Amino acid sequence: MPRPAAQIESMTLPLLPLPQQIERGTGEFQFTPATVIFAEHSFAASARFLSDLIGLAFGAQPPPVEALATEPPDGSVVLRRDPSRKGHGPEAYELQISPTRITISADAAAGAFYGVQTLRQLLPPALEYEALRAARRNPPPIVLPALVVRDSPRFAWRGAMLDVARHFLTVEEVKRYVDLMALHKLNRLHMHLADDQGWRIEIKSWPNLTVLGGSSEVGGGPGGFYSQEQYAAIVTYAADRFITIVPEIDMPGHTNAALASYPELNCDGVARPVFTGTEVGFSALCVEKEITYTFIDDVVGEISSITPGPYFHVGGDEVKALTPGQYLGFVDRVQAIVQKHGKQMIGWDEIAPANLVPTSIIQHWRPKTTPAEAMTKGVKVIMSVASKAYLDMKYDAATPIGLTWAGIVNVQTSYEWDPGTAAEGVPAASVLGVEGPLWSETIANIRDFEYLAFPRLAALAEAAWSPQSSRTWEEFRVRLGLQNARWTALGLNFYRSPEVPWR
Ligand code: TNX
Repeated sequence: MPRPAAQIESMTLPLLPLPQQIERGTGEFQFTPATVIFAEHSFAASARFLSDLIGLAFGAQPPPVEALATEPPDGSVVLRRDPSRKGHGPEAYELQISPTRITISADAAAGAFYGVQTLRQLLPPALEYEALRAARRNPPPIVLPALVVRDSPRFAWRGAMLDVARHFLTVEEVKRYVDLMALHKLNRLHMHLADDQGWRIEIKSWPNLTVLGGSSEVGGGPGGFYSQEQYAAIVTYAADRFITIVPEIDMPGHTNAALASYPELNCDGVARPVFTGTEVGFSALCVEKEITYTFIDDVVGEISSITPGPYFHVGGDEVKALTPGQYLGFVDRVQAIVQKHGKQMIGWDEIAPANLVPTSIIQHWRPKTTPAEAMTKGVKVIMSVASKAYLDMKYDAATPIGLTWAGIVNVQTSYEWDPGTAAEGVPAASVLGVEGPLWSETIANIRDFEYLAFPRLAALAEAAWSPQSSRTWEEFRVRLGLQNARWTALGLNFYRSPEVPWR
């Protein structure tokens, strides 16, 4: 017999993703206008994040952040370095709430940040509401139950992907998505920066890519692109939230925007017309021409030089215009170029048969295939199986936006799967993690992006973070319902799925 939602709710804290271990204590901690946050030097940024968030409760003055020196007085919030957490990885933390103090301990800054995100989810949701913050009226009291949370992620790769090629998102919109990712302890933002319908990143040595290739999008809208400075600003903003940007330039297919911008990239030397439809598979770089590899070397080089993260995604999906031999030879050459620029190559699962080096990574997306043949090469796999993880699938037949080629993906479907066993012949030890791609053929603005991403991205975040043995749909749907207040305060345009008891 499933337990009634109300019974689960009474025992449930609004934490998402579910931490590894929660122990309830007795008593409570109360913030007062005298509360000071003491932080280890390297955790100061996370301390300020917390201070900004709770500032509202005390009028104009957020709690001061001070350097952690001697033993802080009772009533303090303390962010301290604890090397004994090291064995659990740089993202591990412990959050202790007692009547006399709150302590977040971690070995590394990422762990301290996640400890703060967990504390954040226990704070009054109204603190997230910008308008209320500005008005500084009726500050909610902040009283937290005593508890201890010990936590670290199951997977190293907890990702989301934005397709800014089919429809462009501004820098501010991407930052908004980054903020929503950080709340759910996601740590990789994969940006699909080029496709048939648009090229979205300035390449100084090939300027027409953005002058022409950046000026289109699906449906004939204005498109857009990021200057290298703007891209760098996204990288920094994300890094401040412990999110690594993973740039993707899809090739050799999905390249019409490049083929329209430069005639010499086509085998016949004739520029292709700009494309604003949604068919796939028709375009390909001319793999027999040397200029193609000069082009790729320039593009990978420029983007790699402004990308501190270790990854470069080369796409590699859905190429119908080449023979298998041409395709695999191309992937081998591109892998060498990516390595030359100091990055690890990532590609969609079509690259599995290529001569992959052990540091290359496969992103598994096609539900009816498996990249098992590549396991002997020592590569790792990111699980993005479309029938579970594709955020652009409809929630149900009535969803006004989205696609259906991989099926209908309701919230339960996106939650109830084990990334460790999602592809036959791929052992759990070879699974790097989970990523939710959001393709944008049918969606044009951040409101639409949010509607398809939430709540499913939260379900994927938990699949990526929490131990499989602790995850049940029955409990998750109740805890998901408890996100209503915070998500509403954030102005999030989430889908109020009837599968979830929203509170
Ligand atoms: C398949 S996923 C694609 C994309 C589409 C998506 C739509 C992948 C590697 N290729 O080009 O946007 O389906 O769901």
